[in-house]
Amino acid sequence: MKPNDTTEQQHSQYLKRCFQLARLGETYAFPNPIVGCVIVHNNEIIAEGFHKQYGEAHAEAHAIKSALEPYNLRALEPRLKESTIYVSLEPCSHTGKTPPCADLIIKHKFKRIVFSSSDPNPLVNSSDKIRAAGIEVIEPAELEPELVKQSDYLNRIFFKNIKEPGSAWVVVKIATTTDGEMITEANEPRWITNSESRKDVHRMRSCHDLLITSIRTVEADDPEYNVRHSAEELGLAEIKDPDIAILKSSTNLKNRNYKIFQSSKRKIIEAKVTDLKSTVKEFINLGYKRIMIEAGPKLSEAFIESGLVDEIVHYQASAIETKYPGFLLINSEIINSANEPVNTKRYFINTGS
Ligand code: AOF
Ligand code: ZN
Repeated sequence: MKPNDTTEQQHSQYLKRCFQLARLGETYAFPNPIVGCVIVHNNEIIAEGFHKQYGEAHAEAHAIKSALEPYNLRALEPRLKESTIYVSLEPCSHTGKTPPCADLIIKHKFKRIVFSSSDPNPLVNSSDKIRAAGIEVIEPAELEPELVKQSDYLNRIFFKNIKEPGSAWVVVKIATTTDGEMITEANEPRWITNSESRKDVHRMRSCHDLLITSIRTVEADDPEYNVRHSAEELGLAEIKDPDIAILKSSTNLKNRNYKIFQSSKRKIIEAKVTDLKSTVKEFINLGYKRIMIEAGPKLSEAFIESGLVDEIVHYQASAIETKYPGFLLINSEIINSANEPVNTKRYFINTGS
């Protein structure tokens, strides 16, 4: 082996950095994927990039631009020929809102590209083209399966949206005490021991466009349902509060004095519900495709039983194994994602729909 040959361990190290970078763009990249990219020369990262905003430059374009900036003394154009470009998603090969990243990679004659997820977008197929240009291509099939799983998890919402364009991704957030009781905003202090998982909830809020709750939860807990951490603390480039849907069956909210109404920057929809499926359809028609449920056990369970849920994120107050009763009925798969707070389980729900 030549001294600067990249080992499997190095692939893992640099791709994990790509995952971190990709996650920075999670607030505004959708409906595009989240993507991170690093350029490595002689085992040193010389440039990084990520896809920050739908319609704007892709991760690879940002990284290559940064490698060529005059102030980046470590990186000069000829060095790209001796560099490996790591990307958390197969480079695009089509002209969309931006030019094809595959062409950019070929133009700069990189030595090697390593990517950790394939792009299911039918317009994208870049491996053969890049290989034909004399660049070594290392694809997901050649990487550790666990790494590829983590990479694919990052873009679960993008993948579903490509497969089922008229659908939404619906995630239910649940927090429980050691005895399986649900923790709500009102009794949150009991949960303070795990500040990482509390932060993760705020991160989730920033990365979803609509937060659904119930009139019951608003009246009982008076939650804010906003993002109360800085972008930096949440590993995001930018933060935003989600819009809110308050589901009701018959009665209206008694007044508008609840904390939820205090932010003027977001929309609040009060929706009368007879059937959850048609309610979610209406939200999708309004443009909401990343939806999270933060409510009490009644609405959370109703959603889980409706078959509308793609994922449950379960934060447990301690490491002791607890089962939220609804889970017992579910055919689910536990996903170990990257950067997991302690005592957190993510379940993919196989709704069969
Ligand atoms: C990449 N790197 O950072 C992203 C990719 O309209 P465009 O030009 O923005 O293209 C969007 C499509 O490109 C998107 O559906 C997905 O297939 C791919 N996104 N690809 O190589 C990136 N964001
Ligand atoms: Zn691209």
